[in-house]
Amino acid sequence: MKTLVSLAALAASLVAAPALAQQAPDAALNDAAPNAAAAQAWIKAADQGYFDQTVRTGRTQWVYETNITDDTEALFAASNAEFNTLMVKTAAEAARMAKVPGLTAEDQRKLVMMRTQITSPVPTTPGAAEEFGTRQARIQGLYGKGHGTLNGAAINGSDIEEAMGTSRNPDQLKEMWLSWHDSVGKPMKDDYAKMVALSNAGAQELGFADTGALWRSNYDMDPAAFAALTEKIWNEVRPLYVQLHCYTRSKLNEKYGAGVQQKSGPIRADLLGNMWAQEWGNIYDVVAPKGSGDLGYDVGELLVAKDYDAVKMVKAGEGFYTSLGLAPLPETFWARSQIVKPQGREVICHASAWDIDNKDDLRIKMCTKVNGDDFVTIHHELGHNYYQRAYNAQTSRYYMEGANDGFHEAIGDTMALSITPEYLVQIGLMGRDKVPAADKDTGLLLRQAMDKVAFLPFGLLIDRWRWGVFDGSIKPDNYEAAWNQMRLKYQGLVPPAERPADAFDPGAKFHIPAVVPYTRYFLARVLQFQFYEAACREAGWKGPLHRCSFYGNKAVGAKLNAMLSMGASKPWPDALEAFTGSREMSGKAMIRYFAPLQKWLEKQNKGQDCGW
Ligand code: X8Z
Ligand code: ZN
Repeated sequence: MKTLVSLAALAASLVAAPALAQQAPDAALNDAAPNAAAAQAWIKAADQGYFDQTVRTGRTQWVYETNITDDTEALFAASNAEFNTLMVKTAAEAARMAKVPGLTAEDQRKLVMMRTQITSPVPTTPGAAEEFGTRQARIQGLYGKGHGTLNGAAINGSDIEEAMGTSRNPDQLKEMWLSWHDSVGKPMKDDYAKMVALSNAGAQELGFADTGALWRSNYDMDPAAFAALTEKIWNEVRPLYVQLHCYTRSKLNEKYGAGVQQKSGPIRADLLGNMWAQEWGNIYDVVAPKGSGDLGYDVGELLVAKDYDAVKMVKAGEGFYTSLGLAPLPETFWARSQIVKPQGREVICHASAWDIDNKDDLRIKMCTKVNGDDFVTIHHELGHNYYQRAYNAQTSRYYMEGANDGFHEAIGDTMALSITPEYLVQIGLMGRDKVPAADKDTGLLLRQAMDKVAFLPFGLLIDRWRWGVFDGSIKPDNYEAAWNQMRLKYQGLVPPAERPADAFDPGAKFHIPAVVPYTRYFLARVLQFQFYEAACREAGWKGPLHRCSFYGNKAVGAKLNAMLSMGASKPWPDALEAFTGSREMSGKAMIRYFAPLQKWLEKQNKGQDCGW
């Protein structure tokens, strides 16, 4: 029982006086080996401590991200230190508890999660957690307040993101790309390198080789097998990517000429309609098939034509979920969310979804623009919120997570795949006369592939780079060069100009300063096609898969809710099986979806020297 009291006391001390958190690990736990009952009591208290800490840190982080000032930055830094300190202390104790005989499989599962659900393992040396927190708050602030230039004038993050999607002027694109990477990424490098060292020291204290090894340990399987699984999936989908790359390159060459885009070799990274070239759908107009490429509609234009504003877009997103039989969002969602960029203060615009009280204080934080990208992002974020609410009855905070983090990222995207022309008619965004005929199927698939397929190597390489940074094979001097090598190797891209060795282009992508692992998005990209295919099967869809919308289908909703409400209480293959019948994460469903397009691309690319 001592153990129970001491952890609660520890958690309390973390709030009142963070300095106490640096004292040696709880001595009370070290005197004698606890018995099963004591260990179970400890697990329960640790779980409650974690629950409470997520609420406290969540509130502080919300205030910081929706109002970046020197003060909120300092509060966030302290809260970050508190959170990471609690995580590592709990993990260290969980390792001891795991040796106690007589624990149930359930107890052991929680103990494993306590040891592996950690993103930033700070070391217990005095001041280390605070140093990490301060550095992270600083670089996250740099990202949030970041600017580039367009025609020499300053332009903020969300505006530059949009302008990268619409400009077709290669000089402007280059200016925006270079200015963003130089002004946002570069100043972060030293802080980032220090954070890596701190984080690795923390991971090693917990018995992991480095932070990357810790990240890979959170998938209900051997970490090496997990790395191999990502490689297997990549090999399944890579041929499709290479065909898309090849076709896109030739279209860019046609449009801009060899002075801007060569006929062979890598693609210039700023020409693809997105600051990071992670999704290319914005340049569909450049790659549309001759003759049949005009789809006759554009979601962004439809939203504008129908006078949608940001809130109405979110209501439409909610409408998709309620059509499946899920409950509407709570009133507080509408009162507390940040749906548009506020005036007169700095915020972090990168979209996110929150569940502040681990129950139903759901919120999104976006700087929504009325365009197709943000319509999809809204569905994505609400997927997180609906997942969060579905698992809120789980008895452990450790189970209030996705089956794995890829599941969490995939739910909303699965819904967004249902934004078909027929669906747009159903919700009154488009007239029935505008539904593209069957001869537009290639165009529809290509539009989708530009976002979905193009993303795959990007989704993989961010953590391939970080895994290398954490395991020491990529040293600070080599951060930039290794980044560009991976961009070339996986995506077949080059920056629009030679990059100086002291640049830090990874920092110009949100998830690097925010320390959000990225393999989740790679997994989600294939998982969403597994979920979508299963949902369409459940809905009894006959016809080309990409035309299927399961909007309004209560049976799909019930099945979805069954998977979502499991949270992380069972290993992810169980959750996957509950919804799809398969226990394997795989790229095959995605390949089936795009099969007609792949064939078409191969035909278009005939005679070309594909690859780079
Ligand atoms: O970061 C996100 C979401 C928030 S979880 C908006 N995504 C990745 C990104 O933007 O880089 C969604 C797609 C990939
Ligand atoms: Zn997400």
